[in-house]
Order: sequence, then C-alpha cells, then structure tokens
Amino acid sequence: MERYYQEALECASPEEMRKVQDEKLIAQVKHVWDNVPYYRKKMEEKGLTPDDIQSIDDLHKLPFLSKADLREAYPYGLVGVPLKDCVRIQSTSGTTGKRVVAFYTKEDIDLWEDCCARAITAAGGTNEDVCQVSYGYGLFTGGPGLNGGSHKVGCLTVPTSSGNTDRQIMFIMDLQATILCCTPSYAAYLGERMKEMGYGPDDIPLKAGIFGAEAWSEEMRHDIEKNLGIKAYDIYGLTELSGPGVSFECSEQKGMHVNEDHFIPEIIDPETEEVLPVGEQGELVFTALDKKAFPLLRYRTRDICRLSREKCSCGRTLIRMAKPMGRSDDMLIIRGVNVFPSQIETVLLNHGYGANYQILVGRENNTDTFEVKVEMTPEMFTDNLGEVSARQKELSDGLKSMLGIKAKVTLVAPKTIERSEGKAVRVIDTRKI
Ligand code: DLL
Repeated sequence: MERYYQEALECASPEEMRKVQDEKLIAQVKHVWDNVPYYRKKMEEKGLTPDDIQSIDDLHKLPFLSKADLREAYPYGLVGVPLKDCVRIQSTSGTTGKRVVAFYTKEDIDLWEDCCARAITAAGGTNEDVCQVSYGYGLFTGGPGLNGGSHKVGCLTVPTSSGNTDRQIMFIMDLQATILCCTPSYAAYLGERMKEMGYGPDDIPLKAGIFGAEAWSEEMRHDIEKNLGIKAYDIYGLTELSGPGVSFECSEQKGMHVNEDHFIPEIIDPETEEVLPVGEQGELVFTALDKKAFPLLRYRTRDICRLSREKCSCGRTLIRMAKPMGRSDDMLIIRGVNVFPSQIETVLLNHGYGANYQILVGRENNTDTFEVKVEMTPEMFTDNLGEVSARQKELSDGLKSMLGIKAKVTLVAPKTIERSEGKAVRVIDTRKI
C-alpha cells in the first residue's frame, strides 16, 4: 500500500514553513511585478516596489485583488506567463456578470493535483482505493482537480462526472468504490436514492467521501455519514486559486488544513480591510505562492470564515480554517437582519428534516417576505393538517430563535423539491429581480 503524504511540508515546523513562504513570496511578488502590468500598477499606486516585500511580515502592504479586478482584467489581464506556456483554463459556474477564467501552466496543474492528492490521502486514500469522481468535469474545477489528485494517489479513478444518478450507483456497487468525491448536496441525494433502491449503509462499499464546493452544515455531514456508512470530509477551494484543494479536512474533522506552502491565508474585516488576528471571523483572503499563469496576490474570496492555529492530533501543522459560513454575498439581509442559508440548514436538520429546502425571499407592501419551504421526510409525511401545521409552527419557532426573525414555514411532500447534481441553488430572492 502506498500513501501520497508530503509529510515534510504538511508537518513542517513554524520556522520551516515560514522560510518556505518567505522565499516563495519574494519570488512571486517579483514575478507579478515583472509580468502582470495590471497588478504592478496597483503596487505603484501604493508606492511599492518588490524591494518592499522582504518577508511574509510585509504581506499586509500589498494591494488586494477582488472579483471586480478579475472582471476588469478579463480575460487575459492577470495572466503572468506567455500564452504558449499556458496549457489549460478552468472557469467558474458564476451566474452573474462575466465568468472567472483561470489559467494554468503544466506546473500549476501539477501543484494543484498535489493539493487534491493531499486531500484524498488525509481522507485515508491510498493506491488500493477505487475513487469515484462525481463532481462535474469540464470548465468546473471539481472533476479535473480530484481526478488529477486521485491519479497521483494511485487510486483506481472512476471519472463518472455528475448526473445520471442510477449509473453512479451502479458503478459504486459494481466497482466497489471506496471513495466518493462530489458536492455534499449530491452526496445527500445519492444516499437518498440508494436507500430507495434498498441499499443500507452496510451494503455500500464506500468508506470516505470528499465533499465541497458549497457550504454545508455539521448536521448535513452526520446525515450523509449515516446514510452512506462513510466518513465525510470537507474540501475547499475556488477557481481563482486553482480549484479544490486549497484546504482539506483530516481524520479529526475539525476544520480544513490550508496548503500553506502554496497559499497564505489572511482574515480581514470586509469593511475596513484591516487584517484580523487568528481566531477572529472575517473575510478570507489568499495569496497564491506558486501559481505562475494566474498568480493572484491577496485575493478577496468573500468567504466568511475563521482560522485556527490550534495543534491538530493528525500531526499536520498546516493552519486550519473553519467551515466557511457561506460567501459574504450569500448573506441575506431580511428585514434588516443578517441571515446565512447555513444557519437555516442547521435548524432544519436539527429538527429531523433533510437538506431538501428552498429559501424564498420577496417583497410585499415594502416589507420583506421570508418563506422556508422544506420537504417532510417519508417517515414524517402525513396529510393530517393539524399535524402539519403543528410541525410548521415548531420549525418556525426554531428558526425564530436562531435568526431572530419570523419565517413562514411550508412543509411539502417528499421529493417535490428539485435535486441538485452539482452546487445546490437554495435561495430564490425575487427582491433582486
Ligand atoms: O467550488 C472548487 C471546488 C470544487 C471546491 C470541488 C471543492 C470541491 P468555484 O466554483 O470557483 O470553485 O466556487 C468557489 O465555492 O469561494 C466558496 O464560496 C464555495 N466553496 C467551495 N468549497 C467550499 C466548502 C469550487 N468546502 C466557492 N465549504 C468558494 C463552503 C465552499 N463553501
């Protein structure tokens, strides 16, 4: 059995990691200065030259990059190498404005796949595993990233891509897949479908799942683990920073280790842009240390999160990030109150519902309307109106105590809300239309 464990880096001492980061940051700033006029101009506006960046202590001096910069520089304005050295693009599934297009050299892809391989290894993967990759393949980074990582680990890779659920299940069962990679909402759906087909957790050969690309709650994790009989690991990343594998969970399942030798994380106050101390909640910002084709420095992810330097018993010293609560732009402001969909999900799952729900926000008579539509599970399904309305009230009270505002709760029959094969769309906000 072989493991793909980059122990020297994943378990480096703080001094060793700092040395790696200092050297890479100095080189990366020079690379960007020399090759990305768009960012050089931003540095010049702040009166900076590469000489001002002597170590990671100087990181805070550098200007931020945001999605707006990516849009302005679209498509080639942030590319750091001649196009003849770029071998691939990937792109986001963004629904508003221009999509993000990220570029890769051969080496960028190699390092990205290393990050994904680390994630698979941390979930217990070895060259003896059969790894089914049910993230979408194509422009989305999920499929290609985990496919590459799975190859590096030496798993037998099953590149099913997303969709065609019954065929997914056939491959899991026939090929005895042991690792499943997909979005958590799709994992939940696969679990539901397998149950319907009569497979219990003990019949399912899977032992681990590597789920990410969208926010999901601890409660959803427990449900998926129970239904599929696996351990479910979180994985985080974004197209701008290569894709999945920026951070990954280990067997402790207490936050995701950031691949700090490739990405330096910071947490900032999104309003003042001030860097916050480790442990505080704010917006996650990353500096990519190695990527040459699309070398983003201090990129504002808009994900709301916190970091932890607490020692991890897995032995990895890489800093950990908590599950992001969602993007700052996912946050709904309903009747003046900040509401994250992940908070709603927590309440629903705590009350015994599944993760099939929709949040409907609108506006009537100058007041926000707020409705949570959720499926009853087959076990709780009833047409006894008294029972349904008692359940609705109970859930509405639960939401009120979590969020501080009242929601109209509508319980609907099982399997009436559309399932997602990739990232689930759960919020329908007609105020914006
Ligand atoms: O979702 C990359 C990815 C693929 C990650 C497969 C993990 C697994 P984008 O489509 O560019 O890239 O979307 C990135 O998704 O800024 C977060 O808001 C969200 N996100 C990604 N992973 C997680 C996670 C991929 N584990 C955006 N938890 C990010 C919460 C996540 N949100």
